[in-house]
Amino acid sequence: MIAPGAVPLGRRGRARRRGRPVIGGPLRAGDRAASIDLSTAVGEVALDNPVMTASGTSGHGTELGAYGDLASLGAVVVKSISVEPWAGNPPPRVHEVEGGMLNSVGLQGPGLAAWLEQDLPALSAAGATVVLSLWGRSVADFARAADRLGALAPGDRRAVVALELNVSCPNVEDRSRMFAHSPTATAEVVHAAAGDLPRWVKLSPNVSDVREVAAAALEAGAEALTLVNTLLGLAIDVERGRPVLGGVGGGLSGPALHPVAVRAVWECREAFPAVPIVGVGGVSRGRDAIELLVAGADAVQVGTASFRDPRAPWKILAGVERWCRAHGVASVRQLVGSAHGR
Ligand code: RRO
Repeated sequence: MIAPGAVPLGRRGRARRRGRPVIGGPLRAGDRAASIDLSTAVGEVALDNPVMTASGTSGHGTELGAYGDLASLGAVVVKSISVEPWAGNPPPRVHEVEGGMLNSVGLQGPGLAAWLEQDLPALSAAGATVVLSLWGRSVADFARAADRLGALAPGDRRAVVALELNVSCPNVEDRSRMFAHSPTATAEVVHAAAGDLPRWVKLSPNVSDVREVAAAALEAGAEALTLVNTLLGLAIDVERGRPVLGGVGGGLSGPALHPVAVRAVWECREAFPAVPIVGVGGVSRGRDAIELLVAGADAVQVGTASFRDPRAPWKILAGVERWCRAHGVASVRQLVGSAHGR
């Protein structure tokens, strides 16, 4: 296993270590006419801008396209798909709580073959950059999905730029078996999903040290870390004296999760200076996205905010651009990790 800190420093990592000053630059703060370079990259995946949808919050296909141009987002990360169709949990599946939302969707999905046939063509036609989130009940499920994708002609999955391996869903039958609770199990999944698409691994905040699991995933071949999935939670209807959600427990997301995500990104950026990181958790405004970027994320995902306002990803992207302009930041890449070493 790679110990935290043992990943060799790249050029970018060395710059981060030196704590380069990034706020301010050739752009003058408040310059309204200046154009901001929003482009970024998650490893080998170049993105036009740093704002993606978060898996599970915008459907399996083009559902969010009714509210904005999917091609203008950094990427669309689809709800996790398994190699087989899966019915998910009984309702109610979502419940608003103080500071966010609990969900127990239970991984409902049409299965990989149906998704490739029915959803991917529409996403491609919409010009979306697609990240395919995969889940499985076993390591073998991930291997089967990777084989299925590997057997496709490259043109048939042209829009898919990366796999996001969801090893951290809180709504699996047996929570103690969540892959992301074990460095070894996480590594097995990453290894099993090897193919010609970059593997991002989505980790859980419900562990004592996310860096240990991250290290195992990286050693197994993950190219990027997506930090973080939801926190384990539960709500009880005290009048009826029973849990609110059909699945009993659920995953907590929204503003309450945001500082948890910022900390995970911060700790992994410190531990793995050159590893690409995608930050996700409670991004509701442009400044939440900025916070994850300066903590060390190369890009961010917007999830729960889309339940309140389906236009949230586009509004947050506009907020990031406004923030950069107001603070004299010419390029989003300047921000990445810039709070370290200050
Ligand atoms: O479907 C879900 O219940 C679900 C998933 Br796949 C996930 O990754 N995170 C979450 O909170 N819910």
